[in-house]
Amino acid sequence: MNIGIVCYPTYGGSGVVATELGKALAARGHKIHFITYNRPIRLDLFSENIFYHEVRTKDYPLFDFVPYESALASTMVDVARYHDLDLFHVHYAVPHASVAFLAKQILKDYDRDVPVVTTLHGTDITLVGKNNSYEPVVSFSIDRSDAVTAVSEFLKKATYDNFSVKHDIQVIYNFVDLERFRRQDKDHFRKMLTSGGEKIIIHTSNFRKVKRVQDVMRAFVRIREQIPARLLMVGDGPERHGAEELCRELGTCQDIYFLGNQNMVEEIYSIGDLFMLPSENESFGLAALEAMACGVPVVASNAGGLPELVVDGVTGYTSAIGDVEAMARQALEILAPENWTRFSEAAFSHAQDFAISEIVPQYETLYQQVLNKSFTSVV
Ligand code: GMT
Repeated sequence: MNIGIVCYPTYGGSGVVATELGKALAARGHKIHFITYNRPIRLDLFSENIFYHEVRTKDYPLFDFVPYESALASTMVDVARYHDLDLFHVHYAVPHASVAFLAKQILKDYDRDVPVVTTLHGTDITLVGKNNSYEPVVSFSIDRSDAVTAVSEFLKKATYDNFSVKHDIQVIYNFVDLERFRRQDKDHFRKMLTSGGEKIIIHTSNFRKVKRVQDVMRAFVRIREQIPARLLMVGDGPERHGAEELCRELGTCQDIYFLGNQNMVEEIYSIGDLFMLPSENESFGLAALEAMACGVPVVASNAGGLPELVVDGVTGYTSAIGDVEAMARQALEILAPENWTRFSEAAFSHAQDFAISEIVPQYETLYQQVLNKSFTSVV
């Protein structure tokens, strides 16, 4: 198939999933055309089956806001026409689903019917999309998509709860490349960051408010009172400055490393003893899955779809949002020498259920159904 993938190319789970999906589909022989305003960060390989089309926006003194949607729709139309696309797969509802609807209508003028698959990732539904400024457009574009997927059962339900959407939504979980995300021998790296037997705790995110990065640090302080430990804060975003201030306030800066955005996160996970994700809202938690694939147990909040990934008491623990006492207690239990291997092995084993080989064929089947027009749609 010739597939046009539209996503946000920045650090963020939806862009990562879209890019990894494109790479996996290319490896299975499909031709993948990424249509984005920057090269996606995980697009780090050369493949004869992968093409990148940059959406170029033009600034103009009259515009207070650059018309990204128009530039994207025009690029989608061009790519579909000149590269003979079979379908578009757009990630993140706002504005990609509505732009895809527009592109599809324009293409009809060229006698082309290019179906649209929309994947909902999370904040496009739970935070951004349900805002009054977007809701009618989001509901309309989801319903007009030829197929819709959500990355967890939680997100599917949240979509029906928050929008007047009637379209059938198929849950297709996030997935992980197990060849890349596996525990590697990176002991030299551990030695650089520790002076002896300190446990290494990791948090990775885009440091948005929804990630509650300060909870990670408050739980860490409690853990640190009981056992020697270091905290690696990976990523960057609006809450980073406040987090750095908090570590000064808490007097723990010597044990907390802010590593910023990193491309080779699997190397960091390879030295991890515990991953923490205390989010306010999390439709799936891709970063936690990637850590689990590297044998790192997870302590998370029970928000959103996290309980669909983290098996409480088996691959880690989940607890109420903001309950840093419970998170610290659970972390200490997992990190106890007599428990850690059991949790680590369970985390690794559960991650296998989300392997590319398990999940990517679900998208291929869906594409085929859409192309055969054998899907169930209310529209
Ligand atoms: O988590 C983020 O802030 C990024 C966000 C996005 O929309 O790019 O990630 C969302 O999509 C990921 C891939 O499907 C999920 O694994 C994340 O859980 C989800 N984030 C939230 O729901 C907050």
